[in-house]
Amino acid sequence: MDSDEILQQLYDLTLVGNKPEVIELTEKGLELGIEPTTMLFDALIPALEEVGARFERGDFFVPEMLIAGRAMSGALEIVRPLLAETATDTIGTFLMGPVKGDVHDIGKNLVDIMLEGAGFNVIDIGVQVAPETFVEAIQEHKPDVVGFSAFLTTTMPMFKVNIEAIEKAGLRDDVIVMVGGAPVTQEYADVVGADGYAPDAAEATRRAKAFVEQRRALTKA
Ligand code: B1M
Repeated sequence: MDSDEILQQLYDLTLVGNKPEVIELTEKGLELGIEPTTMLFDALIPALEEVGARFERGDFFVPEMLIAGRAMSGALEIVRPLLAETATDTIGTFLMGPVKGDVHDIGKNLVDIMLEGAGFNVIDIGVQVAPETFVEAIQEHKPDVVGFSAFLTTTMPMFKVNIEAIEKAGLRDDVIVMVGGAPVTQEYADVVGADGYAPDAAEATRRAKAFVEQRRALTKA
């Protein structure tokens, strides 16, 4: 099997949620020298986008979405150490979690991996994170950045609730707030009062790094 065939099969088998085969193909792809990011961006993520499109059309239902998600997570576990091993210095601490009511964690896990790869100490506090849990975690870990993910239009309003909880706890000036997730936009991030937004994991990493460096420069000045 050549690289193109591996990528095509990875796409096809993620689409139908065949986790064992997806894991095997991911390993085979690495043996053949395919970049982990190529497998992610040319096969795995497009497969999940197609799963979402089929779900919207009524061709797929929640179980199909679930098994496709599990197949993708299987592949992600294999590439995680390869994506996360590049950084040498610690840039800062990033506290991360999807908001209350949201169980989607694949995109969030990908952001975690990229942040770790860039040198962030990532504290992932799971899924469906309540505002008070974010507040407690900020008090405990004192992160430079807190990241909220939302993947449903119905859970996006939790960004504002979380920010208000952080303000009420007197912590807003201590932490940079970033938001993201498939339905989120820069406009929405501005409306809820977040400091930053990013459309994908790579951009989230670049912006988080820039925010931390900017804040450090201001404190030194
Ligand atoms: Co759900 N789901 N889902 N789902 N699901 C979506 C999100 C949906 C778009 C599908 C669709 O209709 N096309 C739709 C949301 C519609 C909307 O509100 N706009 C939807 C729905 C409706 C639902 C349920 C309500 C279905 C139901 O029960 N009737 C339900 C809700 C559950 C809940 O959370 N309460 C539900 C459930 C599920 C599963 C559990 C079955 C499963 C999740 C498995 C898991 O995550 N462990 C699932 C899946 C797999 C999907 C799709 C198919 C794939 C999501 C994914 O992993 N994408 C999704 C369709 C789609 O996205 N096209 C869909 C790949 C991932 C790499 O991308 O998540 O966008 P993404 O993450 C990106 C960026 O957003 C960004 O970087 C990531 C990597 O580049 N990013 C950040 C993410 N977090 C960030 C944070 C940042 C910055 C950037 O800063 C802090």
